[in-house]
Amino acid sequence: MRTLILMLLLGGPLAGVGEVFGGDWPQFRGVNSSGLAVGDRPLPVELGPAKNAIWKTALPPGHSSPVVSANRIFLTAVRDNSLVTIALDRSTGKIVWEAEAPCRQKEVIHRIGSYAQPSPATDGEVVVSFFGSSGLLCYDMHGKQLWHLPTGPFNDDYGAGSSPILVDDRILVNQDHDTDSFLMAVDKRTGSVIWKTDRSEFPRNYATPVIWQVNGERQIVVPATLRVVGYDFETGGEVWTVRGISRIVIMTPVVGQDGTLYVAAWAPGGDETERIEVLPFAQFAATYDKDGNGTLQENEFPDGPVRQRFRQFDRDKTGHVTKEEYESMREIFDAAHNVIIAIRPGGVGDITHTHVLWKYGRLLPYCPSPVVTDGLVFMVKEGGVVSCLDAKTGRPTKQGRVSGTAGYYSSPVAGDGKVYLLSQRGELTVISAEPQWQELSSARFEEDAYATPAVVNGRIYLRTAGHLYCFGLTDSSE
Ligand SMILES: [Ca+2]
Ligand SMILES: [Ca+2]
Repeated sequence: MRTLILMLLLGGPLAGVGEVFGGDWPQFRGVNSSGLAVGDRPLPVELGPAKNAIWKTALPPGHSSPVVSANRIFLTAVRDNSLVTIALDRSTGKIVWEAEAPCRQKEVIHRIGSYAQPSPATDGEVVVSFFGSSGLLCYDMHGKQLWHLPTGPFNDDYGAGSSPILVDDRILVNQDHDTDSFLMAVDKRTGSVIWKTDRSEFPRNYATPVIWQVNGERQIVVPATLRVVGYDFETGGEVWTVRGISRIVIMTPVVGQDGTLYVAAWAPGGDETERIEVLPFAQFAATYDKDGNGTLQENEFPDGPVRQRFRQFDRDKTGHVTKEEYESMREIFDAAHNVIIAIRPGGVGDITHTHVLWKYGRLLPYCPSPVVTDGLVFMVKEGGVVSCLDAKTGRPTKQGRVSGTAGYYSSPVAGDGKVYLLSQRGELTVISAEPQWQELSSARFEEDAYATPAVVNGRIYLRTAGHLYCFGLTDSSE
């Protein structure tokens, strides 16, 4: 506490106060998207609406995950019709400020989606929010808007999902949509674009980039349609690629403690047992181009998985699928493989090559990213099917169901020997982080849940459809 008072007296930056609060959870899934608890304080085995809740605050809806710095928690939401960034007091849960993002036109979202999907990022000096309907916004810790970089709405049916990350003095934003995909680095002080890399090769994807340190050099890793790419941190140039993943990637990669990179990728049609076959254009058009105009309109497609994805095939949304659009999507379906891959750097002094340590292709999730802890990779998919793989070999140690059997969007988080799993229907299951994991507890929130909890210094900040909860063992109060 003396440190805190001294810092305040000296007018020091709030970032310095972080130590008093026991660390930060700076972005989606915490430090470099790891999903690992910050600090080594014990975490509760049981938590639920009435168990180990320290405070609870009603919030407007939004799917973004809470991030934490010093005495503040930040998240985004849709209040009435407005896109807002909200700051809460970490000790009490009280809303401290709320800032509205300008919006001229709302993006298109999935029926269970939200206009507030990407999570904010903070470094204790600024907080940045990203909305597909507004762009990138930067605030100081008191909610004063410092700048706004307008982007979007994007050409996508599901809106923006990938979260911005803050590294040093730059913000990294990856947005893959049906056209005009890009990765960019933005100066956090001015909002100016430092570099912007064209990614129009990649249609819609939603993973958040991670930073991979290879031989002391930072690379930005983005997994997307058919391949993972490592980009140079300074220039945005492509350094390496690993091919052989899914058609769409939603899950965010994880860098393990030993520097191994884990990339999990799943999309419909990419399982070996359930492939979506797309006929060659000439063969297809001979039967289905009924008006003979050389392109395919939606009503010319027969019912089935391709017609359901008409708007993905019609990448530029002209209402017509050209031969070029059709064939490029056919190649993507043909080459797609749902898989989790463990990737190692190529060797000493070599930053441009990588090698695949192992691959595993069964029971993969769609949205929740893996978490790697205690030498194990944990994944949860719809139905509450949990897979635990040996992180060194990719061999399953135990696969089975937990009590929470709904769908899963929230990513698992781990700490204090436990893994926390939160289903779409607000079922929380806690399992032990061991090869033969066991279910330790389960609870129901009676509210839907999409956000990934933040776990900092013995506290778990968990967002449901209508609330933000703070959990913790009361005998370890801050
Ligand atoms: Ca036609
Ligand atoms: Ca078209």
